[in-house]
Amino acid sequence: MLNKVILREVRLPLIEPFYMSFGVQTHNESILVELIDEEGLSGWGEIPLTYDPSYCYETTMTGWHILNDFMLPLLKKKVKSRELTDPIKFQQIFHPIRGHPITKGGFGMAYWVLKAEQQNCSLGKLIGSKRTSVPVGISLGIPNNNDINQLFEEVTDSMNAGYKRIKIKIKPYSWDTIPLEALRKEYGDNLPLMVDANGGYTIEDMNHLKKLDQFNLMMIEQPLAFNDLVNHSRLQKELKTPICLDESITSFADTKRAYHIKSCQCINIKVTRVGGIADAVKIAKFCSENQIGCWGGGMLETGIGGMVNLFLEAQDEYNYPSDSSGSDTLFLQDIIDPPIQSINGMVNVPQNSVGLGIELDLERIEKITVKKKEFRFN
Ligand code: OSB
Ligand code: MG
Repeated sequence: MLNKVILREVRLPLIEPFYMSFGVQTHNESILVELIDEEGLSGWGEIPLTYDPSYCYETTMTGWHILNDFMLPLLKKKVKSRELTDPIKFQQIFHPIRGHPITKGGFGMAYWVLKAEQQNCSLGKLIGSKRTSVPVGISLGIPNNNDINQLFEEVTDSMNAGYKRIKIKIKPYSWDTIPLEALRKEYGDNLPLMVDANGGYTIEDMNHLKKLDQFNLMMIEQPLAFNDLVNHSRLQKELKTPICLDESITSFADTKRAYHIKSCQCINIKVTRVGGIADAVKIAKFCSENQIGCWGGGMLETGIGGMVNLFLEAQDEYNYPSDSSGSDTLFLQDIIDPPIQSINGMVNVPQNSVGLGIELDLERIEKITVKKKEFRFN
């Protein structure tokens, strides 16, 4: 039985501002979810959001609104009538609310973690992850003033650190063919390289995008708008480089649609963006059964969301290095101790620990909390 929920809005600054085609992110601005049962066990989840609706329409304020005014009242009814069971049914409680996958998915995550705590097993065991470590890459933002030397420095450091692939953020015309040409000239054709446009182009840019084929990229992530599966399909027909979808995939249903009209050859799975752990697991399985590649993305999460990403990436279906470069690359001090760290491009997955398998730094969490609310069910 659930006893209470504590929501905390936190602000954790990034070591460096992260520039993407649509703008910049300077902080993690998540809502941390803590579900507490009658025995006093806690399950934590993270809803990674931003102040402005730029990566997606959800924001920290809409997340709080949807939780406070719609999700918690629905949950309260279920708790009162003792209808709470497994994490999949828990997620279904929120079906009457349209959209808001990140908020719903991050909230449901806490219930999965609580279940693992109650069963005294690791979250990885609940979702069937087998790998003991996962290969990771790094995602490099657009350098200040499009400085090529800064990019070279970051790429050299990343290769020395052993990352399994480099992803660079691109922006139409000002930062796409120029850095790619420079990188291929400096590092040769064997550098495992991909790009992420965060939806910056339109189908009108088809001829320009075809120029990217010459750079031997592993894939191009989200070239066109988030809601444009149809034009991604038209573009994929003309491109040799595989398209990977990120923003366009907000559910298992989106995955099937993208598959049927051939919008992509790969999917970046972000657990909250697709509506939670259950959908993320279904998507990975579907990809593997239908010869679509998949890998784990990130949204600059703290160690809480980062650990959940890691357990998902430890499933056999994931077949490319993930974006989980380590929370020590994002924050000076994370809220878990130790932070998630990559060693030579591999991150260890805890095996026999309970729940998320990490120590939360509760004092640090208190310090970075800007808003807190407790909801009791009894
Ligand atoms: O598009 O994958 C993206 C970060 C914030 C929002 C969107 C994206 C990203 C990243 C960062 O690429 C990946 C990471 O290091 O977590
Ligand atoms: Mg992306």
